[in-house]
This record gives sequence, structure tokens and C-alpha cells, in this order.
Amino acid sequence: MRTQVAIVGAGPAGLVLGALLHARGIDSVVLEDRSREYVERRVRAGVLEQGTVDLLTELGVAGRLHREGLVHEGIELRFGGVGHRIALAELTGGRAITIYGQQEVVKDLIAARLGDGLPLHFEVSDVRVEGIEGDAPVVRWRSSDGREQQLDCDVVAGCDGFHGVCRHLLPAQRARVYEREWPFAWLGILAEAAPVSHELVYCLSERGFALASARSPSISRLYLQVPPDADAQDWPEHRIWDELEQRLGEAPPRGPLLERGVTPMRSYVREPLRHGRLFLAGDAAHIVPPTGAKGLNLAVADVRVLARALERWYTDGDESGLDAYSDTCLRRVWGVQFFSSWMTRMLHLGADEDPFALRLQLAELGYVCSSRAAATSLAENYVGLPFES
Ligand code: FAS
Ligand code: PHB
Repeated sequence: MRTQVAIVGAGPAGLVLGALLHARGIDSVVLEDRSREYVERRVRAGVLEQGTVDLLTELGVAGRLHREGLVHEGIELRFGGVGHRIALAELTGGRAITIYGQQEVVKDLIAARLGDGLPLHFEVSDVRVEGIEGDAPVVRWRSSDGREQQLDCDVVAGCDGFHGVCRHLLPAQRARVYEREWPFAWLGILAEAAPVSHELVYCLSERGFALASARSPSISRLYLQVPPDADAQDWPEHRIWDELEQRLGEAPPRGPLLERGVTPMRSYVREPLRHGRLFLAGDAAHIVPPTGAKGLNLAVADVRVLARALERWYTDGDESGLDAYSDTCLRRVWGVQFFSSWMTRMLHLGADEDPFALRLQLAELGYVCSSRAAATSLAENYVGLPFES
């Protein structure tokens, strides 16, 4: 088989890249090691930045998003038992977030890709990438029926997430790794219950962080700060709901759990994002703690830069965009790392439970909620800074 761009991974990064390339008449093949059913059910992100929604709309894959997504023009920061609204749209000239599950975005992109008859191979295994230091990379894998497959291409896009194979293709001596493990994790639930509020509630209480989010008027998504080694099995339903009630200071509507899981809190960047004909995007290159709701949106921002650079290369033979790919993405990546770390540090109880640090956090939250300048800074980062032209 031959194509122009081999895309490893059918998460938001890989699928949005495939759609962007298709819109530019550039061929691609997407390889995914899980089944279609699995990736379309995997519960992850839920907040889409304005720029992500605009891009999916441009690509013509946002019909259901606009019908079923919940547009939020504000969020609430709750601390000291009091809620404070950050008026996102008012502070950013009308930009807002949309609540729409990542698996719904993935479902829409897969349906569009298969609807256009474009190649997408599920349940592949043993993916191997060779020749990225030359000009004719080759990707090999075993298909779900066990047969050995080979794909010749010009470029490989490593969109296979944090646990994929592509980020390890960057020679260790060339890679610069920056990482931080946060001393806590998130216990997240998806529940058949009405959301706590019509907007997201980020809460810092003396018992730790809590987040009340949503997926629809009848499905809520809630998170609790837990120790890094917490096991979801140690959290029976009633204990989760009781703890949420204590931290939020109100009784959330309760309902049967649809999903429950513990997410480690990690900040991670692997530089550079390019090695020869290999281009890393999304979680394959960087991880942010979900407090800023940025992971999916950053993956989309990366592949937007990559698609534009590939278009210039294929149409004018101009490699400057590809040469600048890593630095261009890293400007946004580090800005988002800063914002996500700031939100995480400000809204979580530190492992040492230092009373002075907690008072500083409460003072910082007080400032953010009383200063228009500080609230605007949070708002513009939260809805998503405009993409670089
Ligand atoms: P992904 O991990 O989504 O996709 C990579 C794909 O590659 C997967 O489908 C995987 O199966 C496949 N793959 C892996 N190895 C492979 C191989 N060897 N061969 C072929 N395929 C392979 N982000 C937000 O923006 N907002 C949020 O609210 C938010 N909440 C989150 C909540 C949780 C619980 C978690 C875990 C993450 C959250 N994130 C959030 C971050 C998350 O959304 C990621 O940033 C996003 O999935 C990144 O997308 P991709 O880079 O496409 O990686
Ligand atoms: C979610 O709805 O899953 C969500 C919302 C906000 C975050 C993280 C996750 O910061």
C-alpha cells in the first residue's frame, strides 16, 4: 500500500488530521490498535474550546455537536463555600466553550471518514515505523486477520497518544523530556443524573478539589481529587456521592454510575515534535493535567499546524512550515502547560496540606474573582487563545 501521510492513532489528533488532509486533497491512512466500538465508547474529554468547535465546523463534522453540545458562557469557581462566576464570553468578546464528549467527537469523525470511503484500519497490532530519517518511511503492522501489512508513505504522523509507539521513535539523545507528576489524581465518574449546575463548577474545599461537569441535561461528569495511588474499587458509589456533597457544599443529584476511573495528574512535554519524516502530535508529545480542560484542544491545535505545513510542502514544495512545526506547536504547548499547571496548583490541596499555602490559594482565587484583569486572563486561556495565523 502507498499513501502520502501515514497516521498512527484514531484519537482526536489522528482523526482531525485525517479530515484536515482530506479537505486539502492529501491522502492518508489511519491505523488504530483498538476496535471501533472501544474508541467510540472511551470516556475522556468533555470541554471543547471555541477554536476547536470552529475547526470541526469548517470541516463539516460538527452537525451533531451543534445540535447536542452544551454551550457554556461561564464557569464557577467555588471556594470558602461561596461560588464566583467567571463570565467567559463577556470577558473574551463572545468566545465560549462547548460541552460535548470526546467520544462523540471521535464518533463523528470516524463516521465522516468512513462515509467518505477513506482508509481507517481498526484492531491493528505490532505497528512498526521505519525509515523516518530518510525520505521514504514505511509503516508495518499486522491486521486484525493476522496478515502482515506494509504502507509506504512520505510522512508519518505519530498521533498514538501517551502509551503509543511513536514518541519512542525520537532518539533518546535527541529528545528533551520535561515532566512533573502531581501528588494527587482524579477519581472521575459519569452518572445518569442531572448536572449540579448549568455551568461547570471548579471547587477548592478543605477536603480537596472537586469538579462538577456535564455531558447532557441528564448525564453528569464529576471528579474528586484523590491520592495518586487511589483505587476506584475503594470508592463505592455512596462514598463518592457523600464526598462530592461535602466538598461542593450541596447535594448533587444522584444516579447510577455509567463509568468510574482514576486519572493520574501528569505534566509532560517531549521535544522536539519532529524527527525527520516523523511528526508527533497530541498526547504522543505532551500531557497536561485536565484541570484546564486542554488536552484534546491542544491535540487539535497541533494537527492544524501540521496540516497547513504539509499543504504548503505538497503544493509549493515549501518545507518551511514543516521545519517550523515543532517550534510553532511548542509555543502553544508551553502556554497551555503554564495555564494548566496554574489551575491545578490553585485549585488542589497540596500533599503537605500546608495551611499557609491554602491561605495563599484562597487569596489568589479571591483576586482572580475580584479583578477583571485576572478574570480575563483565566477566561481567555480557558476558552482557548486564538490560533497563530
Ligand atoms: P488519544 O490517546 O486520545 O488517541 C491515541 C489513539 O492511538 C488511541 O485511540 C489509541 O488507542 C491509539 N493507539 C495507541 N497506541 C497505538 C499503536 N501502537 N498503534 C495504533 N494505534 C495506537 N482533554 C481536554 O481537552 N478536556 C478535558 O475535559 C479532558 N478530560 C480528560 C479526562 C480524562 C479522564 C483523560 C484521561 C484525559 C482528558 N483529557 C481532556 C485529555 C485527553 O482528552 C487527551 O488530551 C486526548 O485524548 C489527546 O488526543 P490524542 O493525542 O488523539 O490521543
Ligand atoms: C469533563 O467534562 O470531563 C472535564 C471538564 C473540565 C475539565 C476536565 C474534564 O477541566
